[in-house]
Amino acid sequence: MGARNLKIEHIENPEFLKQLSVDELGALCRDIRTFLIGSIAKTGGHLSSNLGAVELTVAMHTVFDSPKDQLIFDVGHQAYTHKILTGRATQFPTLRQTDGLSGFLKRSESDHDVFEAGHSSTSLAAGAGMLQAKTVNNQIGHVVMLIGDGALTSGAALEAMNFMGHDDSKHPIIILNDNDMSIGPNVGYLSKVLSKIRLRRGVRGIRSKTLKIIPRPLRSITYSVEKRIKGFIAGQSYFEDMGYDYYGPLDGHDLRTLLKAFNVAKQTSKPCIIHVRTQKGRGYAPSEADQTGQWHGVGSFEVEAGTMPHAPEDHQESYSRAVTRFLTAHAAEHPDFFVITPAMISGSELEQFATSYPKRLIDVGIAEQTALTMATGMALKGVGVFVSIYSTFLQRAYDQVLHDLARHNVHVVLGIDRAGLVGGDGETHQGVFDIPMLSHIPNMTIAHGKDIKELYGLLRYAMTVHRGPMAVRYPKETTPIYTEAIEAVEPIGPSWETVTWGQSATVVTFGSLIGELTEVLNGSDVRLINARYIKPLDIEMLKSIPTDKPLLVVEESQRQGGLGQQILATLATLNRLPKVFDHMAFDDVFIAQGDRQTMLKRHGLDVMSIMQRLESLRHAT
Ligand SMILES: Cc1ncc(C[n+]2csc(CCOP(=O)(O)OP(=O)(O)O)c2C)c(N)n1
Repeated sequence: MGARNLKIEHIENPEFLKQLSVDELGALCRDIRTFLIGSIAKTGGHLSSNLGAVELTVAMHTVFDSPKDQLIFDVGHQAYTHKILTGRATQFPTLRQTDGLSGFLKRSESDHDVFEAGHSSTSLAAGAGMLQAKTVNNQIGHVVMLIGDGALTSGAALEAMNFMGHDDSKHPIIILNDNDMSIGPNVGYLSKVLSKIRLRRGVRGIRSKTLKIIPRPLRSITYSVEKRIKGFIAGQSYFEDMGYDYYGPLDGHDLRTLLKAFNVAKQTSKPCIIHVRTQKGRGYAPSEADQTGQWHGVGSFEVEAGTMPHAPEDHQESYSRAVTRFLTAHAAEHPDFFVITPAMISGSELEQFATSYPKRLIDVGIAEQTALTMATGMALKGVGVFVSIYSTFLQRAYDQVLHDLARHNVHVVLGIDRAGLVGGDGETHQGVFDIPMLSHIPNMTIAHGKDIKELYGLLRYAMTVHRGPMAVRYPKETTPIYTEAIEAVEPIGPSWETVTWGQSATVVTFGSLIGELTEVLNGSDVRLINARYIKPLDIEMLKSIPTDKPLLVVEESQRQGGLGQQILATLATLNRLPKVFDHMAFDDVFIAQGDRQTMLKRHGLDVMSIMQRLESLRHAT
């Protein structure tokens, strides 16, 4: 072990860092890296971002006094070193598991976790809020915001940067962690600006040469012109023009440099940005070499071999990949068809489409709002568009779905990935709010298939028959690979399907629960209805449900505003309310991390709980 024979597991809080020499801090960083690689290899987690931020985090905790100084981590996916330094190393074997250590910051875990996230680009606005609070609360020290170059591309971050830059009386300290990557390569003009800034040293050379050949009296004028040129060449003026003192670009793995820069920032009083260059995945060869984001978030892996054995079994693939195969086949027949992704090529497994149609895959960066409004603009001009987006990140673009997409009533297909429970990412990432969010928006159609064939049928309908915005949901699960011709799949229009027939009760649900319930309801005298269209409801099918027998609606979604409440309201309007009705769903709650089956059980949505509820309803009639 490195620093003063300190074991990582024995760290209780970051106080001890202030006693260590730079060499000892360096040894500690090496130990932390080894710990992270060994630990994440067992549990999975955000490997690359954490390996890149070790020195940065150690330096932050050495110079600043957390928790009085507010250390805010954007997304929070890179905060594992912060967790170690604040006494949580022993909990790493439970990382991202049911009731275990969160993969993000959690105020309930530590006083040092001053702001929680999971969605990106909130750190600057949160910091702006704390700086405002500081004007009336002297318990708040420095406000330090660590944000990645990917997260900085989001409007949410840029708005807050714009806001804070105008106010010299406050002292935001922004640390820009620039590794030239979002999950995959970063995109957009800002990433070019950062590349230009990295050339700054070369630009200094240009300045001294310029000065030598210009007469002394003209030098100051030349200097101001040159500063503009330098700004243009280097992009440095981007931040200075926004009101910030700019320091950088600095080597984000060099502790001496980092400590010096953070100390300078601490002593200034103006808004400042410290721009550090880091290497994503540093210290582990496979993640260092990763250009696409495969090692950004990982399951368990073999450290020596650099392999990830959790790949889907033979003949199985993720729904994301299955959808990409559909999109690729569709693109072959439709030359005017585009796919938009907000920075999730690797998460949504769009690689096959990217390889086949690189010009027709548009990565807008972490910019969900732009993705939706841009799709609207394209569709208004007659172009076919599919927006691939996680359910949880669609939340960012509510107004764009409503005000742009739906109000213009344009034909855009939303592929809602990660619909339902998501596992280890937990509370901030659960895909359980999009149904309530979209259902009440006029012109929206929402569908969710029970299996891959049905999903393809719904997608075929959405792409080739439907006109207007349509959301097609699919889960974070695997499916048997569809081996027949995707091109030949028939469209499935708005309609429900009776899966098992029976008289004693009716169960309405959709998605994976259909398969799970079919097995137990077959031959049970219960009618199981597949509500593959969540909007519009199948009114004829609803009318056929007997009112004197129990009706149970089950959904892997929020109860409030969910399918069950819509069915109930519609049945009331039709004057066909059943005598016994129940609705099983997540009840006004944020759902913690944990594997899907455990969480379904905890919230009473596993097959056994559903069957028990059904039994008690049948006895009630
Ligand atoms: C609103 C939102 N969209 C997408 C994501 C998925 N996501 C998590 S981390 C990440 C990349 C962040 O890149 P950067 O800020 O540069 O940090 P790095 O991982 O490179 O350190 C993305 C796109 C998210 N968390 N939130």
